Amino acid sequence: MSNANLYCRFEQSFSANAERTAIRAVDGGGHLSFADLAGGAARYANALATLGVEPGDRVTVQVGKSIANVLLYLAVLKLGAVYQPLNAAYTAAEVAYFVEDAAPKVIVCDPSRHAEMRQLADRCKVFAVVNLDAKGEGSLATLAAAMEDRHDTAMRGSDDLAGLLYTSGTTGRSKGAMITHGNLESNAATLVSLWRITAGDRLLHALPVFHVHGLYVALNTAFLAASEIVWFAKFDAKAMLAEMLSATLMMGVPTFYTRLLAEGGLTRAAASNMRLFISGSAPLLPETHREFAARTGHAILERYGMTETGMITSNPYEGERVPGTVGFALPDVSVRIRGEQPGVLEVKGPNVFKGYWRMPEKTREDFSADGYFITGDLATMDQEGRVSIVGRAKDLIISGGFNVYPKEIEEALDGLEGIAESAVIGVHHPDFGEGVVAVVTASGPIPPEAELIAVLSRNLAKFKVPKRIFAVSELPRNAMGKVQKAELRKRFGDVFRAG
Ligand code: MCA
Ligand code: AMP
Repeated sequence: MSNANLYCRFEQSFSANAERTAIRAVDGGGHLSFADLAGGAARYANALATLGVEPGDRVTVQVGKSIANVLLYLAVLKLGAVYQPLNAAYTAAEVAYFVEDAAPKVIVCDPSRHAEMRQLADRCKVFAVVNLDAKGEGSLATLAAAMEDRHDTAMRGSDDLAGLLYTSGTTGRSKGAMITHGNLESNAATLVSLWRITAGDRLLHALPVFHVHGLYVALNTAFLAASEIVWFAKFDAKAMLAEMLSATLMMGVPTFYTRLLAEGGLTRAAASNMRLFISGSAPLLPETHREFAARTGHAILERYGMTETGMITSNPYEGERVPGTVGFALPDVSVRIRGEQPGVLEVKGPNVFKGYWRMPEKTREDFSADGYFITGDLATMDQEGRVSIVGRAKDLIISGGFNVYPKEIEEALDGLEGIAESAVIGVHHPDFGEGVVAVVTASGPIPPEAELIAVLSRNLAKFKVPKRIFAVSELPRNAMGKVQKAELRKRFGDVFRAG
């Protein structure tokens, strides 16, 4: 039986390109050749093995973006263990839920959180806690440095888990999406071929590596194709422009593109070496697409995906990239809309995850009888199969590419002194696409807005906290008593507009 571990595919490309640069950090964080990448991954794998990590074990990772984080990701794959990345912005209360649910063998955290994580680990019977800071230093790095740079890649089947990525899916509490080696391999190979990614490419990488976009779409395709990665610790429009002439490829959320457009330096000349700009994770406004084309001569390629499915559709590489559409189903992926249009998009293919971690019932609910995953996105599809995402059947806000679930914020607000009930909505935001707004009613004196925001920030990651909170005498309801969020979106739709 051949080994379906995704790392085996990476290994082939790493050894065929050993001396070439694999990653170059722009902020003086050094650079690694493909041989360094393979050696580093083996060192980290040996380090995790000494901590007891075995195939199938979960490794929870909440660290700042560093090249060491990439070595850690590769090491977990190599060991046949399951990578569980968490947004660095999550608070201790949020992390506790993920750790309790995933039951990892090891937690890797920032050194500043070590003591707090150790307590959580004791409570949840986690074997070890090690740390890594945003410079890639810490107890795990020290342990790895003392290890050998060889480690045999664990045998895995294509249906074995490679990642456990938490998402709220269509409703309810966060659920772990079980992502297999086969899911990752098929999606990355399809994208490499569709987007013509090669060893000649240089990828501008400024996305976080705890979500599918920066982790799987960007890293896995670059590793398969042996492209060079130009590494930014975080997105900064000026820093990205400064590197653009040396690069060929960029992947980003729409906020990256609107922030680049705000820079006078974004010109045809600045983008003249670029081959392809790709956008996803949230809707790219047609006006952003058009303005970008006018300024640079490049038609941004918009694609669409989900944590549970990886990438589903893409605008064509050759052929028209139509603003406001997300293109066609990927070659090995099947999409459909049952009934009238617009309707909920459903998807089937080798990219679709194995189910929600320890939630067989929820998994069954989200698949049709004939095995299609129900995305919760409202779409239309034309005669040729070109898809446009026109809305969401799920109550979800996407702010700067990060998902915010209104229900979670409403529950937090409803628990506060003075608040009777709340409704959380997303409205147009010039920078983040959608901005989070809360509308509340009072059960007594309501604390000032700034105080409410400060209180919420103790337990909720910053990107989830409403940027504005408004008090009203009552929430609009329909005949069934359900809060009419569309009414609220109309009423508060302009709160982030200029002026
Ligand atoms: C930061 N803040 C935010 C966000 N990011 N608030 C709302 N939404 C956000 N996304 C807060 C900060 O805490 C700060 O608060 C204030 O806003 C301004 O921060 P700023 O420095 O401007 O932000 P930043 O650090 O520059 O971050 C903006 C960003 C970042 C670069 C757009 O959010 C980002 O990297 N987004 C990418 C998300 C992503 O990778 N999504 C892919 C998901 P204060 O001032 O109060 O401290 S994968 C996915 O969706 C699927 C699978 C797919 O299809 O790809
Ligand atoms: P996540 O749960 O982080 O995987 O986010 C997936 C969701 O992001 C999808 O269900 C869509 O609602 C949204 N999304 C991703 N790409 C696009 C896009 N190009 N246009 C519109 N929505 C998108």
